[in-house]
This record gives sequence, structure tokens and C-alpha cells, in this order.
Amino acid sequence: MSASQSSVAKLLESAKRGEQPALARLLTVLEAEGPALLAQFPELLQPTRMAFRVGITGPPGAGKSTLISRLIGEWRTRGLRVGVLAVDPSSPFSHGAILGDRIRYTEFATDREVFIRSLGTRGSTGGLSASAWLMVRAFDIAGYDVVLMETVGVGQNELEIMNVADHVSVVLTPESGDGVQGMKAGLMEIARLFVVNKADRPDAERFQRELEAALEYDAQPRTVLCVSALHGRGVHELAQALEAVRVSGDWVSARNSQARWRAEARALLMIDAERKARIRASQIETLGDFATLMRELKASV
Ligand SMILES: Nc1nc2c(ncn2[C@@H]2O[C@H](COP(=O)(O)OP(=O)(O)OP(=O)(O)O)[C@@H](O)[C@H]2O)c(=O)[nH]1
Ligand SMILES: [Mg+2]
Repeated sequence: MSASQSSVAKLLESAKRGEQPALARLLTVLEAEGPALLAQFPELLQPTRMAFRVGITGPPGAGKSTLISRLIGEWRTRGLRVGVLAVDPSSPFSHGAILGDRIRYTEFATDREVFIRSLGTRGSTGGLSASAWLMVRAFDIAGYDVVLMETVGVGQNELEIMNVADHVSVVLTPESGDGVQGMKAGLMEIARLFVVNKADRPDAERFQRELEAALEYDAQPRTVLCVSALHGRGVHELAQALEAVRVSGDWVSARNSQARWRAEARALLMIDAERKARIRASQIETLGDFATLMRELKASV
């Protein structure tokens, strides 16, 4: 076993014992060297325990972070260990990443069973997705019960990231109204639960009914809940709905489904292809080089 291999093995042991600095380091190592580690350590590839991954997505400012901090509290009162991966670079959770810091939500700063990590803005958005796939495995190893993943549900990349989750909730607000029509079709399909947040504002129930009507003829049963994350209303019911899914264990077999392995493979292959493309492109200096590249491309199609 090489030196770095044995140090990663030690890191895995420490993370398993619940040591937070080891988990922080493991997340960093996984982000940097993930595929190699997955190949070397079977427990990373096929963990014996799995954290339930809950994707929380929705338009900017819908209240995702506020809701997540409430949900952390709900799970903590049940004695569960909660991780957060904030994928959206504009999130308040992520400011720490910009400062090069691991941050914890202030309320939970002294709670050793809560671990919050933001995904940096390094690299492309495709890179974020690959990082999410790799890093989220650290929470399985460390024996966490739940990982909440926050992303702004606007583009294709964010949608890709939600493949990492075992369950996706979409957070909307009464003002989202027409937004439902405009919402990415893929997001509507992937979502199992819709949260109408800011229900302290007018028209929340009307919007809830509209949403239920829009989902009525859908093959997948979906739940729509009205919540006010700011005031803590409806949060308990939401946590109960998510907890029911977690304990049902229905998501465990899906974790090993063809679709999930393919989605993870796609994310990691794309980042690898991007890295190779950058190297190859940096070698192009003249029209002749470019023409050679075009011949190579034609040959490889
Ligand atoms: N009235 C009301 N305001 C809320 C509620 N939940 C969140 N907010 C407010 O909405 C604003 C955005 O909340 P965040 O939790 O940062 O929303 P977000 O979806 O995480 O935002 P981004 O990560 O920037 O996309 C904040 O000013 C919150 O205080 C709610 O239930 N009611
Ligand atoms: Mg946020």
C-alpha cells in the first residue's frame, strides 16, 4: 500500500468514527482524487451504510437555505446526523467556499452531528456535478443519516446534479405562478415533493391547488405541501413526509440502478473529457495544427 493510500485508509477510519476534521479532509480528497479512490477502496464504491440524499432545488430566493436549516433542526430532534452539500455558488451556505472555508450554519456551529459543506466555484458547472457525486459518498462512510443538497433549479447542470439525490423536493413560492409552466420539464419529472414556501404570503393555497391540478394526470404520485420556512410552519409535516421516505428504504435499491450508475458515469466522464479537451486545445498554435485536429476528430467519430 502506498503512503497516500495508507493515509486515505486512516482518513476513512477517522471519518467512520465521526471525527469532523477527518470528514472535512475526506471531502477534499474525494473532490480532488475521487475516481482513483473509488477504484482503490471498495467501501467507497459500495458503502455498508447509506445516507439518505435529499435534493432541495427551486428558483433563486425561494427559501431553500432557510428551509434546509429548519429541516436540520427537525432531524436533529430525532437524533439523526445531518450533512449539507450546498451546490449553488450563490447560496449563503457557499460564501465560506469563496473564502476557502468550511462553514457551518451558525445555529448548528457547535453541533458535532451536523456538517455543512459548500461546493466551490472552481471549474465548470459540470465539474460541480462530478464533485457532488464524489463528495456525497463521504457522508455514507461517516455514517450520516441524511444529506441535504441545495441547488438552484434553473439549468441543465443543476438538473444533472439532482441525479445524485435519492429524493428531490422542489421549493416554489406563491409568486412562482406562471413559473410552473416554464419550469424545466426534467425537473418536474425528477421531483417527488413540491413545497410551496412563503405560505405566510397571500395566494399560497390557490397556488397549491393549481399545482395539484397540474400534477393530477401524472403517473407518479406527488405531494404538494404549504410551508413557511421563515416562521417554521408546515416544516414538521414536510420533515415527516421526508422521514417516511427515508425509513421506507425504497430509495436504497434505486441507488444501485442502471440509471444512477449511468448518471454518475456521465458526470465523471464529462469532466475527464473536458480536462483532455483543454490539454489538447492548448497544443493548437497554427492553422495546420487545427486542421490536424479536425482530421483526428473525423477519424474518431
Ligand atoms: N415571507 C417569507 N420569507 C421567506 C420564507 N422563507 C425564506 N424567506 C426569505 O426569502 C429570502 C431568501 O431565502 P433563502 O433561504 O436564502 O432562499 P434560497 O432559495 O436559499 O436562495 P438562493 O440560494 O439565493 O437561491 C430570505 O430573505 C428569507 O428570509 C418564508 O417562509 N416566508
Ligand atoms: Mg440558498
